[in-house]
Amino acid sequence: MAAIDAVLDEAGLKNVRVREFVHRYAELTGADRIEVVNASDDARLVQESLDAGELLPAGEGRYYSRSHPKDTARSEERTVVATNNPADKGVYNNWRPASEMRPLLEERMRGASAGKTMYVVPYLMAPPGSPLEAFAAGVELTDTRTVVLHMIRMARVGVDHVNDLADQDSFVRAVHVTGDLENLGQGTADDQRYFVTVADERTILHYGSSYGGNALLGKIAHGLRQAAYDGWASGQFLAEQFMLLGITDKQTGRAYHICGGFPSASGKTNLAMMLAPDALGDRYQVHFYGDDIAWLRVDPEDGRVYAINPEFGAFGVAKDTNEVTNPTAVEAIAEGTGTIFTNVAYNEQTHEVWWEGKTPRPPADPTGWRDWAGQLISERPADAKDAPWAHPNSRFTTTLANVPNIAPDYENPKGVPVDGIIFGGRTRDREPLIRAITDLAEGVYDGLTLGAEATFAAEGTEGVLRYDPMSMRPFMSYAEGPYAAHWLKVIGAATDQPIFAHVNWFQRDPEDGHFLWPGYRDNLRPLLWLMQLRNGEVTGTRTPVGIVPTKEELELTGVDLRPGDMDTLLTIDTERWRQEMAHREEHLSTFEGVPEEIWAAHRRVAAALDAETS
Ligand code: GTP
Ligand code: SPV
Ligand code: MN
Repeated sequence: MAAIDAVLDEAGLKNVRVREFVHRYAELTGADRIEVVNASDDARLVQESLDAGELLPAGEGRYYSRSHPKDTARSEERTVVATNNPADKGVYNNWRPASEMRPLLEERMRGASAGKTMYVVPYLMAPPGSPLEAFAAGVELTDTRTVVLHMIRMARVGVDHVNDLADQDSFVRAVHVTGDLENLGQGTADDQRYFVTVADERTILHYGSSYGGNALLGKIAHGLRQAAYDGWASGQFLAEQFMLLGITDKQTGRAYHICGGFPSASGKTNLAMMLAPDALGDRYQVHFYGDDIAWLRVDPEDGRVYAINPEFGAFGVAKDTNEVTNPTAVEAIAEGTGTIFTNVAYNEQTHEVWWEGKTPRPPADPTGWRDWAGQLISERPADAKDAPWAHPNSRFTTTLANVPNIAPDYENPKGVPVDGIIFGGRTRDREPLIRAITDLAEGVYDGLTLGAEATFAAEGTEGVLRYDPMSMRPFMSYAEGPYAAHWLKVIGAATDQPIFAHVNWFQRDPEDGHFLWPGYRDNLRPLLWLMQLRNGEVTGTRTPVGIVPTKEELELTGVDLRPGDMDTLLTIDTERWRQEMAHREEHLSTFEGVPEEIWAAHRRVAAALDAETS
């Protein structure tokens, strides 16, 4: 005890509530020693990790890590939201009583950090000075040094973020205990892992992983699940799995901001980091604000929706990141950026990294190359010859400031005013390139009925078509009916409403499977059209499911499209949509307490589709 106080004193950690929290879990987890972390400790911690072999060098100022092969993605089955109110149970939040989960987790964590250091990581999930700052402070306790290094890149880290809290108790208590990864029965009936957010006690207890959002607790556990709950409970804001970008029209001087949700591994990072296509670069500049989380509130002064990115870094999918698809990401992870790569392929002789899609083909000379699991490529057995070198959910971690097109005002505490809110996902047919929605209830309805293919960001479900409301399915913390009502309330309070749209970059040719739309940088084109529509500069074509651009309205200079594909991309298949409406009705019916406005929106769209065919 005395030893802990001495460390906390030395670190200048004065918040008495935080100190109590540290004492409690140091004792429970049985950690040998504690260490308080500030962002300025990064270089020393990196060196320690290199010395210990937890990190390997990947060129000047870049690092490589492998996670345990049984621990490479989120587990949705093992993720739970617990509260003291059974009414918080929803369809997707895996609700359990707090009285059951807290003791269960604490039992698992008891003694589980013996022999290890418990790092105390005070952090802030917001630009300092944000009106939402009261919801942003947290302290993560973790027994894994590489998790600390990721937190320093992904969140603002330092004791000042908790010392100066107006309400000393208003921080999220986040505990991460790795456990014995070899023996946790991952994916079996005897799975020992639990990732729990006790939302009404603002406590996060994660046991059994050291990968990504399972372990960096500021990100999705606090930034999404906890914050969504806080936003609802306080009535003040929304926390969504949204990217956030800015578009400046250099000709008119106007700036637009668009945020929006696509399910995990469905293109948020790539969209937010995109450069204008070469043909449009003279006129338009795209700015990056955030790639995974946005908090939205209405400013009473001007009645507009404002968005902030609470994060400080990006945890991006490596696959297919290259000079053509995402040149800004390539620069953001270049030498000297402090980037940490996880589970890509690694050359132990040259310290190079590689992943599928970095270059068209893997390095020709396999000398020194090991795959993500550590297997030498040259010694792979015959039946594993074609397996990917990198894990499909391999990632890079870099701070926002490394992104070359970072918005100059990305740390503006107020956030930026939102002109458009978009939803999308991997949908191989039915969904056109873009359809705009001008009515709030229809926009929220569209988000709630977002259907897309599941991806490799979570264990075991890739390719399965499923509904993913607002791309929040894995991150929902309270029931879907109240969630819809909260959306209508928050955005409904805006006197100057954003326009909504549904986008789809992933339509495929049914015959040969090629993507009809080139995607990536060209995705700016439909977004420009959306802003022109909002400005009344174009009118598009009205359809039962929204306004679709005409071919002439889209700026298509320099796009590489196959003949006929553009027509398919803008077509609404009424019959196919009518089938979809029946599924949507079933999907919405699983939620209790869906507001009448949402049902009315559903009936309007269904009736409009029926009218088309009669
Ligand atoms: P999370 O971090 O898991 O929430 O993912 P994300 O939504 O940020 O997805 P990200 O941008 O990292 O993209 C995931 C994968 O989709 C990557 O392999 C991208 O290369 C690919 N991708 C992104 N945008 C496009 C696009 O416009 N077209 C195509 N075909 N692929 C894309
Ligand atoms: C996602 O899966 O949506 C991510 C990565 O953004 S993780 O933080 O691991 O959830
Ligand atoms: Mn995400």
